[in-house]
Amino acid sequence: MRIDVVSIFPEYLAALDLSLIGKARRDGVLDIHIHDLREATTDRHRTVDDTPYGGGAGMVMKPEPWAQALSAVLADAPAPRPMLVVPSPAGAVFDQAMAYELAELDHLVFACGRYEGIDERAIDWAREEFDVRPVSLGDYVLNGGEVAVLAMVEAVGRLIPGVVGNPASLVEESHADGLLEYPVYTKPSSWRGRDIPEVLLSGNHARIAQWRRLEQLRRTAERRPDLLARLDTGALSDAEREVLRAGGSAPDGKGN
Ligand code: JFH
Repeated sequence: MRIDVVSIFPEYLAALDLSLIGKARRDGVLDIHIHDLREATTDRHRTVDDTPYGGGAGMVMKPEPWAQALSAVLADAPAPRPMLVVPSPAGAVFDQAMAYELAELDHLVFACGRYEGIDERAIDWAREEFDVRPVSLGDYVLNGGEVAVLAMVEAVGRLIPGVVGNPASLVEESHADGLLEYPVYTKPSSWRGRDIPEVLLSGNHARIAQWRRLEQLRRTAERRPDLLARLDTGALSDAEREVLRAGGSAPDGKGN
């Protein structure tokens, strides 16, 4: 997969050299190019912003540097009509389903705005050459698109074959059916007076799977009851129904 990122803070994207994404880059699995928007300016001060029409606080990114920068990316693109992802507090909220969709594509381009955002005409111009998706990382306001891009590249990148070492962990995730994860434990089995749940030492894999599923339901009911609306309640066992009826409250007050 090819990924281009355009930003006035290209150093912000240096984290993409690290860990699994960095390794995938060095292995040639991810072909990631970071571009400085200011390189697409022509004036002495390398201006990328100006005051907003209609008034209001802050500055807005000028359209021309964006058209120049995105045209340069297109000139080097492996295929026509790449996906242009534009982080924005006004975008559709990024989730795992969107990560799966984006992971299927050959070429993603990310446009990192700053200030109060990008002149809307640059986005509309881009629709002639790109499939454009304004995307929000969540319902809070960041100072620019870079942090959102780091999150999205990581979430999408790890779905590309060869990026995550153990594909089994991805298989397990895809079976997670919209519930929160179950809790995990490692050695020692007793730590500072806290023992791991005894079922995990039983060697009974069916019982362990059943326990993990109940923990997933309990946590989801407790922390993310909104996710339960999408659950197929017709397919639940009696024990699973009981966890949901109790609203995720632990049987003996264990707060995990
Ligand atoms: C970004 C910024 C807009 C003004 C709410 C009402 C008025 C600050 C580019 C994504 C998510 C972002 C994000 C993405 C790109 C940019 C800062 C924009 C306003 C805010 C204030 C500039 C923010 N999920 N959150 N934030 N900014 N708006």
